[in-house]
Amino acid sequence: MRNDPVVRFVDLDNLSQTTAELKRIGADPRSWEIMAPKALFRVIRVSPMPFPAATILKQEMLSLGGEAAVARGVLTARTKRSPVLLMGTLAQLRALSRKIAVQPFGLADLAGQLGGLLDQAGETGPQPWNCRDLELDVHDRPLIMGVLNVTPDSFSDGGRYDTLESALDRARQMAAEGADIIDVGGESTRPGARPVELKEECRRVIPVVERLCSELDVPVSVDTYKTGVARRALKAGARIINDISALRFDPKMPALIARSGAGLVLMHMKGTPRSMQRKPHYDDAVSEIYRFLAAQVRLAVKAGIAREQLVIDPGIGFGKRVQDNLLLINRLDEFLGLGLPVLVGLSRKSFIGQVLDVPVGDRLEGTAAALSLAVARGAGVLRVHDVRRMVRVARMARAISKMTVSPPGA
Ligand code: HH2
Repeated sequence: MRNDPVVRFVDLDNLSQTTAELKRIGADPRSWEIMAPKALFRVIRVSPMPFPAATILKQEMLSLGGEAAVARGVLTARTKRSPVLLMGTLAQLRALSRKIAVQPFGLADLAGQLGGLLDQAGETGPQPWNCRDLELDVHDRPLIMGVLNVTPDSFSDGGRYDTLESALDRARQMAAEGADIIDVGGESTRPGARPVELKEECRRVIPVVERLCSELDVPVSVDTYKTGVARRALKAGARIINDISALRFDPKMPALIARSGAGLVLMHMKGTPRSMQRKPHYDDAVSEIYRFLAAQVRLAVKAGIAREQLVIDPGIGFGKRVQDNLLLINRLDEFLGLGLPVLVGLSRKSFIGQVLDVPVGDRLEGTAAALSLAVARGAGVLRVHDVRRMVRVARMARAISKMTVSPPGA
């Protein structure tokens, strides 16, 4: 009985885990480097590719012992462009990237991108986040960003912190509860909200930022897409700009972030807060949002912003249906392919209300459940209202999700 073989699946996510498993079974150390990339299987979507390139990708993957799926029309030469699904081990995909580096039809370019993506696949997580003079570590555990809305009309806490003293008290409380960042917002972006004038937003935000930066050690982030607000907030000591438009709304923002070295959150939103919930629709939400974020990252880098300053965010609730929000959280780990920390802001949002049929004041469990799954899928920054409770939820979820290989001798 004791020596009967047991057959089971082993769930390995990255190179350090595959290496640890090889070690555990006593494989020769010289083989670890060779075998670890063979134990990681990945499916990579490339889209769109011109049809000759799609055909070459299929042939090359088959010759390497992997597989590639293309649209049916590619095989009959009816389709000019097609998405391609590459299926193989990390070792096969790396070999593919080397082989296509000298091929025509855009494949040499693709080889570079593929190489970068595969480097991510082997890694255990993104690099630190540079926010002016601070380096925030998003690797060991997710950072908690406490929400401080100094607005009269935010969807869950509007009007509660709209005096300087109440805002400062709340910020001090969140810092004491374990917030790693305080995110100050002076304009509600709930669906249908109208923009606030620059002067009014500054009046709400700047005095709070000034006091917080002089009193607290916790870095301050400002939730704004306006350069006028961001410039004054940075002068007052803010270290992060949380731009829900991902640099779309104010053309001067990229230069300001590049000059200041501030951390920047690039968030996806369909349209504007006023229009975003008017019948939003996606054919493939993950691909479309990924493509958007990749483009905004390129734009930021072209403007002189270092990649290390950037964090990406799929924008839960911003122009999305309930099923889109659920899908984005379930597949959050795919966004790690951009090689940047991923922020998620799902706290108390309406998709939770719709799944559980509960009002905004009764979404704590829904927030906790969604947050745990986001942590398990690699979220690096969590934007939350209930700091004390969500610090615990995140710690617990992280403790479980990082325990993918049992420690030797356990
Ligand atoms: N959500 C809200 C506001 N800012 N920023 C990022 N990066 N990600 C988010 O998901 C996000 C955000 C909306 O929440 P809240 O601030 O509580 O409400 P309101 O916009 O009504 O002030």
